[in-house]
Amino acid sequence: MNDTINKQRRNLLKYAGITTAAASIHPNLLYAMNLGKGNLASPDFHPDVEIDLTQQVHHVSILPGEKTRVWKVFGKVLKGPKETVENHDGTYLAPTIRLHKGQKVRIYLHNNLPADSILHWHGLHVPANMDGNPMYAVGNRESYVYEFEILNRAGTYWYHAHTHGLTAKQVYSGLAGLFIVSDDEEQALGLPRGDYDLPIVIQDRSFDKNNQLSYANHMMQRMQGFLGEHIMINGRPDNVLDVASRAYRLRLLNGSNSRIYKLAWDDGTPITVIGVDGGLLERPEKHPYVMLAPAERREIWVDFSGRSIGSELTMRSVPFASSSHGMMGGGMMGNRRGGMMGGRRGGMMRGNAIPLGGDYPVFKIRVAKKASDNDSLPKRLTAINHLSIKDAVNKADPRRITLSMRHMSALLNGRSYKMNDVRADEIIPVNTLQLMEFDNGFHRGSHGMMAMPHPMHLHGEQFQIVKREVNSRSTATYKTVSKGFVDNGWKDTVLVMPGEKVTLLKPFNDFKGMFMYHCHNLEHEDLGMMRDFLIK
Ligand SMILES: [Cu+2]
Repeated sequence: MNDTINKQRRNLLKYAGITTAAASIHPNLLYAMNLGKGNLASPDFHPDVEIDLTQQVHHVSILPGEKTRVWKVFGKVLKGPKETVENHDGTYLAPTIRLHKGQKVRIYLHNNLPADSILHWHGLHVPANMDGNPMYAVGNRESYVYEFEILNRAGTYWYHAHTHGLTAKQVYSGLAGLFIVSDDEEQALGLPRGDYDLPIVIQDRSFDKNNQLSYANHMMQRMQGFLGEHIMINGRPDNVLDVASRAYRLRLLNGSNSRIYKLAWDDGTPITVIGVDGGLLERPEKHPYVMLAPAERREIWVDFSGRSIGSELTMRSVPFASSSHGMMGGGMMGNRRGGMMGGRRGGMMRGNAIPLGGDYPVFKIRVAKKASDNDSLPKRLTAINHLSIKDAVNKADPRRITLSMRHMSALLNGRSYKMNDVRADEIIPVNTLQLMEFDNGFHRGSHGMMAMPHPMHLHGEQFQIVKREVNSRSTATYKTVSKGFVDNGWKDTVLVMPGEKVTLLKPFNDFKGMFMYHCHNLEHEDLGMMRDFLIK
C-alpha cells in the first residue's frame, strides 16, 4: 500500500512539474495533496452511486453533411439509479449527471484523449484532491478516481475540463456537462418536474466548411476571448424548443468560453428568476433582462399557459456595452448576426463571429401542445442563511484581488498562474469566513483597451455578494447591464464589469488544500488569470 501511495506521490509530483527532492522545500504542496486518494478507489469509501466517465475522440452529426470531430464524454452508471447519467447523442455535450444531496458518489474518469486532462465539478463543495486542480491531470489511457459526498444544496451545477493551459480548447471540444443536484426541500416545493424541468446549455461555436469546430488561437482572440458564429443550445444548432401550455423551470447555463449574454424575452415579458449558481433564491425575482456570464447559471420560471398553441417566444441577447468606451465596440450599434463587424475594440475581424453585446436570438420556444395540468409559482422558495460582514475574520481588511490585462497577459494582483505558487496573501485559515473584493479597475479608473468584463469564479463553497460599486468613468457602460444582475442567492461566479468593484463574503469550511480562483473567460484563464488559495 505504501508503495502505491509513494508511486501516486511521485506521479503527482511529476504532474506538478517538480522533483521529490524539491517537494521537501515546498511543504505547502504536500499539504495540499492529501495523498492516498485521487488516483485509486479507496476501500474505505462506500459509494451510493458509481459512475464511469470515458473521454475520447468521437465523430458526431451536428450539422447536415460531414460529421464533426469532438472530444466526447461517455457516461455509464455502474451502481445506483440509472437516471443518474443522461448521455446526449449527436452532440459534443457531455452527459448530464443528476445526484441528490447526501449521496456518496465515486466517479471513474478514463482519459482516452491524445492529451492530459482533468475534470472540475464547478460549484461543488468537495475536498481539494477531488476538485480537479490542474496538478491532478491524467495522461492518455490514465484514470482518475473521484470520491465525494454531495454536500451542496439543490442546484444547477456543471463540470468541465480544467487542464493547465488547455481548459478553453478542451471545453470547446466538448469536455463540459451539467451536474444537477436535488434535495428533499426542493423536491417538496412542487416545481415543474420531468419534461417540464428543462436544462438549457448556451454555448457559441464556429465551424469550418468541412463542419469541423474551428478555434483560432491568435493573441487578439485570447485577449478578448473566443466568440463563435453559431449559438448552440444543448450542443445542437436547432434552437427551437417545443413546450406544452403550462409552467416550466428552465435551467440556463452559460457554457460558452467567453461570451456574455444579456437575455430578454422578445415580447417584453419580464424574466422570472428562481435560482442562480448555488440553487434557489428565497423568493422569485422579476428582471427586465438577466446577465449570464460564462459559467453562471440562472433558473427561470416561465408559464406558457396563457399562450395559444403554435405561438412562439424568443429569448434574445440584447445590446450592452462591455467597455467604458465600447458603445460601438460593444455592439450598441445594433449589430446583427452576419451584419457589420463588431468588436472594434478587439481590433480583429473574425469572419461572421456574433459580436459581444450584439442583438441576436439565443433560443426560440414554440408552444406545441396543450397541457392538462399546471404548477403554480411558490411565493417563497427556500431559506437562505445570510452571511454577515461582522462574522468575517478580516472584516476590517478585505482580501483585494485586482483584475488587470497587460500586453499578452491577464493577471490577478499582478500575478500570472503558476502551479504551486502560493503567496502569503493566498493562504487562508480553514473554517473562516472571508471578506473579499474583486477590483476591475475601480480604483485606478477604467480606461484603455484592456478594460474588460471578467466573470470571476471561486472554487469550493458558494459565496454571497455584499455590494457592487462602480467608478464614475464607467457608469454609462454599467447602466446597460446593471438591472440584469441577480445577486441575492448563493454564487460561485460573479461578473465584474470594467470600473467595478464587487465585495463578497466567502466561507472556506471543511476542506484544506489548494482551491483555485480565476476568470471564467476561458481564454483569460489559460492566459494566466488564475491563482490558487491554500486553505490550511
Ligand atoms: Cu477575464
